[in-house]
Amino acid sequence: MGHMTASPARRRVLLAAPRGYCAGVDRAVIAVEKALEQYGAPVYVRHEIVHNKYVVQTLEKKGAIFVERTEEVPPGNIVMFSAHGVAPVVHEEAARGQLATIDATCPLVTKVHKEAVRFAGEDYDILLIGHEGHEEVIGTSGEAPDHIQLVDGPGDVAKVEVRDPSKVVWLSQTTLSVDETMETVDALKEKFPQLISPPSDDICYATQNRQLAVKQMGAEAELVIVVGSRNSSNSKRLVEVAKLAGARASYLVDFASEIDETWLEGVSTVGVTSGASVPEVLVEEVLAFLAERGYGDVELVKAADEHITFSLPKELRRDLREEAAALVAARGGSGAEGSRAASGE
Ligand code: 0K2
Ligand code: SF4
Repeated sequence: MGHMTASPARRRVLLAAPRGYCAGVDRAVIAVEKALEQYGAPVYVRHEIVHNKYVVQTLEKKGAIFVERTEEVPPGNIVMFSAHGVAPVVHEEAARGQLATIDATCPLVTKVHKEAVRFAGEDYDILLIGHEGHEEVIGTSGEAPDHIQLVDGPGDVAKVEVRDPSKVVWLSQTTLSVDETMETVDALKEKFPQLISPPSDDICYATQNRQLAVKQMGAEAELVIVVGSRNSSNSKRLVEVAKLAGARASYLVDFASEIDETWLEGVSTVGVTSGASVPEVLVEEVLAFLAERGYGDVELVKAADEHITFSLPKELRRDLREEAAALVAARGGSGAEGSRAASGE
């Protein structure tokens, strides 16, 4: 009779939709490519254009140079600001450095900047919910440093103090966990019952939709693999959301090669998704890796349809090489010499 082996459990993949590139990332990455095409290399980019290792490496190969500080860019060059946005002082730094600029800040981040400026103008205390040290929070705070204080999660609420509890508003980073943010807001409202909310959601549509899809699959998938980089806030949030939704385990990987085979032991359903800064090719590689190990059956878990797109930064329509050269010429020769002369060195 021989012994019967148990039939292998059905192995499948749940693939989140939407996942990957949002409209703001798509626009920012295309903006770098277009700038390189139109003006030639090098094009400097202040901060990673989006928080994705593969995107940054690919653009570097095409001639983009990523810097952390505006001062690192030699005078007479073009500098692009990343999708996460910059504080007004950064525009001033660029002008001082005789640089032509392209602003690839996502319009939905700019919207939050404008809210900050408006509420600061009305002398509100602004409680900005976000992660300390994150590029977007640094940019938004810089719009009204005297009026904004950072609240990094519910644990920070106890230490918040305001001048006038009847004049307080909360705003947020665009890429936070929706649920955790609501917890923070609830705690803030308990402390400041007259706290007002932003006129429209600051957490953007893409962040919300990707979390919604992961929530749906987290209930069924034992393991959720999130493709994204370690410094990507929205990608990291997807790992947290997956676990809270019931996945036994969830991991963030930049590339399929980072998947540890032991993660798959005893797993019949694997969820796969990716952050807003992640090109689809990286997800395809993860799906291929899984298919080779018996997880070839892929079902879509669809939480929303997305159709939003943004037009490219308007500066791309100008001759920025000429502008940058004119900025240097106006100061008489190279900017470096100009500034030495000015400071009398
Ligand atoms: O999620 P993060 O804000 O860290 O940024 P990325 O991973 O670059 O995603 C794009 C969002 C940029 C601004 O909201
Ligand atoms: Fe814009 Fe949202 Fe994408 Fe950030 S995640 S770039 S705010 S659409």
